[in-house]
Amino acid sequence: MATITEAKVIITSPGRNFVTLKITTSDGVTGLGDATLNGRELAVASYLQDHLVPLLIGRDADRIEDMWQYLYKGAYWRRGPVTMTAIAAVDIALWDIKGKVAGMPVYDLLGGRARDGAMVYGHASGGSVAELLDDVARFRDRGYQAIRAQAAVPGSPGSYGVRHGAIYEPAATSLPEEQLWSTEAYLDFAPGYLTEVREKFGFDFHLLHDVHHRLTPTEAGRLGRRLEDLRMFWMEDPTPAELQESFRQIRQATTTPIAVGEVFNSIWDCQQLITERLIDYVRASVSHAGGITHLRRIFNLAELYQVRTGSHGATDLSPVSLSAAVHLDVTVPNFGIQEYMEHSPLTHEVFHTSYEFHEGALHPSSAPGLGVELDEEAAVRFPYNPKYLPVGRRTDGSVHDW
Ligand code: GCO
Ligand code: MG
Repeated sequence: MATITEAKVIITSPGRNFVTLKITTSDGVTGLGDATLNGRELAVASYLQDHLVPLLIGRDADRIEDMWQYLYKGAYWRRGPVTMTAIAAVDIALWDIKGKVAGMPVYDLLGGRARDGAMVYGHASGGSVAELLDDVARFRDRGYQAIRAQAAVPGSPGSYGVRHGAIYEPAATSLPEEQLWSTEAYLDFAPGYLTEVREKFGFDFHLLHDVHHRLTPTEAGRLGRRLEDLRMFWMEDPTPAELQESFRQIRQATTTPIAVGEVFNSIWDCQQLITERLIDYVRASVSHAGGITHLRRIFNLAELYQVRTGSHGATDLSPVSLSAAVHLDVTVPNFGIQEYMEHSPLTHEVFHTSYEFHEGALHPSSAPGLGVELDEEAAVRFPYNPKYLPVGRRTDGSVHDW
């Protein structure tokens, strides 16, 4: 039996902040888990450092399921993004270790590949419609089979999902930036540019759009109906999902497929959405929804109801998360798509990856474990740099969902 001898929390900011858990066993094997929670990084770091690391030392590294149950049920206080991200980091690191010990990639531990690679979608965006169309062309030239399209809403500088400079990083300021939001302006604008994308580039690729929790169910139904002829792959996060039953209303209004889940942290957040088939894609992430062990349960439940997967893969999830997601993606029968925002070259100075992008898909490497290494010497060159996500305000000054 190999026991855990060390668990180290590594905080680094190569281009943006990442929290990583590195577990070492008595056999000298190491594994990495992503513990990054954008804008609340130190809460998870403390949860790990102060409350979980003391529990890990001396424990059997082979018993992944038991560890998950021990940390989840043992805390008494269940669920929540901080707890579930911390548990995820331990879980992902233990899968990495198990793969290395077995000499197998994690996808083989999970039953082997059901497909060669995981189709990904890239983020095309623009400060104007013309810029967006150029960006869509760029993604098509690079072989993307699926593209998410976002343009800045006129009169709403700093609109979500739009790149300013080389990279889209929503948590960009040392205190939350306040951004203006007008639902009316957005609803008047978005269907027009999505139509232009189809008119210019046709239908031989998948088109996606993120609503970022901005609409009421009534507004979302109206938007979905207007997008029906565009044969969208999905309309993402049309409304906040705390009220799962509200998706029934969107469903009844439109046949545009619905995706939701990047803020979910447990199967309970999507139980009704899945079992009543109120969504088409569940987008929970491996690092925020309890790791491979728990996300696999969500995906397996979804399979029973013909709900497909669409894992969150923004750049605020580290390359460790992305690799873990791709290993899981290639094994599940109900895989849909994987988000791929591409980490910056700076991030790759710290995280060395082995997954590969070609023909619009990410392919996990056959290296044992997850195939990601963290350069600790490089990591110290990038100290933590506190950043917040923006806050949205309506034109009357009241706070809106960002
Ligand atoms: C997405 C997202 C992200 C989030 C970000 C918050 O679809 O990828 O909406 O860009 O805003 O992950 O931290
Ligand atoms: Mg999103």
